[in-house]
Amino acid sequence: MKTTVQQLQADFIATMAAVSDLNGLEAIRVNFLGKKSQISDLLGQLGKLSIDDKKIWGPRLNQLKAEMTATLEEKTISFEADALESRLIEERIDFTLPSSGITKGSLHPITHVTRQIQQIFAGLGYIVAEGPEAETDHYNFSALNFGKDHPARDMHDTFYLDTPENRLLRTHTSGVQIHLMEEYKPPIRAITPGKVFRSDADVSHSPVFHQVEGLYVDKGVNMGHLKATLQHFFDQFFAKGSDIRLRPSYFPFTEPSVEADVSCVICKGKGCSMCKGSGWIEILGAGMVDPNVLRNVNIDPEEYSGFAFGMGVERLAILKYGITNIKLFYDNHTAFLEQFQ
Ligand code: 2U9
Repeated sequence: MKTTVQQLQADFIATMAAVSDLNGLEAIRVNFLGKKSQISDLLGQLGKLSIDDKKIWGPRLNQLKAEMTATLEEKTISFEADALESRLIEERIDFTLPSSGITKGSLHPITHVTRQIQQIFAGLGYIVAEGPEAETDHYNFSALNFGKDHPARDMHDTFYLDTPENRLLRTHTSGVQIHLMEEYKPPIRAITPGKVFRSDADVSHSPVFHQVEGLYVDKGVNMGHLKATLQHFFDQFFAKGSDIRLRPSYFPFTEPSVEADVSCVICKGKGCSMCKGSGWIEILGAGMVDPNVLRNVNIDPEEYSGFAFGMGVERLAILKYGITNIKLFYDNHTAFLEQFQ
């Protein structure tokens, strides 16, 4: 028994001297202290010894077991501390290193163009007004001189909503100006940016698009004021010196009505694929506010007159940035959006 115990103690000391990691320690624990270990075997054999031998080897074996357990625990704590220290060194973050750079977001081209338009008209004293996207038939059509069976209602491809007041998704922002004229007395100078909705979709049409409309109502407002205002807008928005022409048109809410073209921003009037060889590009619709519309909001058309205009923001952005497909505005691909930093 004496040699066996001495040999076991020597083996343990030698094995412990060679161990280098926590896995090794676990293997030693199983080997020297587990159920099938030599010490368990020796403790199991105590019963076969004489009383005197039991008195000697019982405490001796238990002491050896306690020593081995304590040594293993001590080494485990030391290896765990070493492992933590190495991890801290390995994962150390050097806060003094330069950063990898901050990726900045950018305004969506529609927001960018809308803000440019707002800024140009703010310079002429126009306020910005907003209104509901779900409108009543009155504000979207009737108050704007669309009679009940007016064929122009069909041109607007309206989305009707199943709501108590039979609301619809506004097909233009003109209703906002009706609300405005009901609330304020002239002079009124306002632009109304916002989303509009029409049941129409192809490469150049989206069922949701953005408009900016404008309205100026005062005493003595005439077509000359309208043309000068549009010329100023085009000079600011496109290159200075762009020609503008007005062609007769028809809208229920303006009389007379015009469509405004600008000399092609690409070929400067020579003729190209953008302007389909004509040298002109259609930008917006406009006209003198129909007297019936003024009457509908209790403004006397004998005393006041006004002009109004409307433009599609996507169309302006397409012309300004040479964008080929309206879908690009809504896909939210960062490679496209990043170009407008
Ligand atoms: C009131 C009275 C008149 C707004 C106007 C247009 C002409 C026009 C189109 C441009 C491209 C719509 O986005 S588009 O399809 N708009 O041609 N809009 S005059 O006239 C008004 C507005 C409000 C009270």
